[in-house]
Amino acid sequence: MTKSEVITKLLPKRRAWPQAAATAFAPANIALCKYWGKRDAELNLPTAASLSISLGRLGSEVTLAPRAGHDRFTLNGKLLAPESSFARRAAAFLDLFRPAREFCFEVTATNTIPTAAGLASSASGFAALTLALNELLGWRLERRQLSILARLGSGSACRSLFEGFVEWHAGEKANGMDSFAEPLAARWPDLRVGLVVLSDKEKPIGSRDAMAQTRDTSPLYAVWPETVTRDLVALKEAIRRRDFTRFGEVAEGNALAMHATMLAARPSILYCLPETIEAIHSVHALRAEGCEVYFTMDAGPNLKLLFRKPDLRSIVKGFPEVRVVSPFAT
Ligand code: 2P0
Repeated sequence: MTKSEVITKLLPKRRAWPQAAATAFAPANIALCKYWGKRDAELNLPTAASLSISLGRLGSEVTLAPRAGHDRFTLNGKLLAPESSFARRAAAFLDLFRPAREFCFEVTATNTIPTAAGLASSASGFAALTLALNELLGWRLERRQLSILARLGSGSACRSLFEGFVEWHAGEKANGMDSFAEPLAARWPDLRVGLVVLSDKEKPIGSRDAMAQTRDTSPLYAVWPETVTRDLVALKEAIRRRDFTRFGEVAEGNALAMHATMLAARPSILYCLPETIEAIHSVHALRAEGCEVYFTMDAGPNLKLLFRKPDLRSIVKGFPEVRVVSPFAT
């Protein structure tokens, strides 16, 4: 099944006249139960479900307008070369949706995630792009359908269509129509996410290649889907009961299990730097002192701390550079 076939199924048959311009925002998201490995690389269909938390006002804003001649991309106020990786990925995604072959776009994107925050912006970027397309081209699709379209740009983008806790259902269908994201009803106003940036150096391998290499070569990958199934149930139960200890233990354990599958890949994939290990020891030390903090980490060396509001002072003392996000502030 190709992306175009999925899109033909979802988009309205009657096309509206494009708007003059459309602007949309989507938040960044941090996975608490990770997406690692695909059952279909063309459609970004995951091997297993995942669960994330969206980061409120940290994310991407995208404005789209029709343009004559060729696409033009501006990111954070800078005009991009068409061969830059952002412009190439965005143009390939837009190719799927042009109302006519000669139809081009003016794309203006702004990340409210500071570049130095060490967060990937592809999830919020593709989610905002999809929302802006929905407005500009008058599709009038629901968020669930839009999450399926955003997934075609980047898997984790489907979770950035929603605020708060979000589950991405793995689905079973070959066309991925049952692989969409959905918000959980629960709010947890006390919850905080701390972004700890340890390095902004280029990663040794991108997550797309790393997850394929892990799935294909890691002997530990065989137990990953069942780990996710167990962790997802436990996390949802911990959220429902506001059991922070269980919540933190499961999220931290899931991130470490994902990294364990990568370490066992051949060749091994190691995202941790010496600073990462040092920071993990600091988290453990804070916890031993009674400050309840846990961490998660993605395909990179930086940590994301999970804690509650009353522990903010201890966290800032332990990690003076931390950037704190309140996911349920709005
Ligand atoms: C996640 N990551 O659940 C996991 C944890 C990284 C580590 O989703 O190939 O950029 O575009 O579907 O979404 C990063 O992968 O990959 C990711 P593609 P994506 O957040």
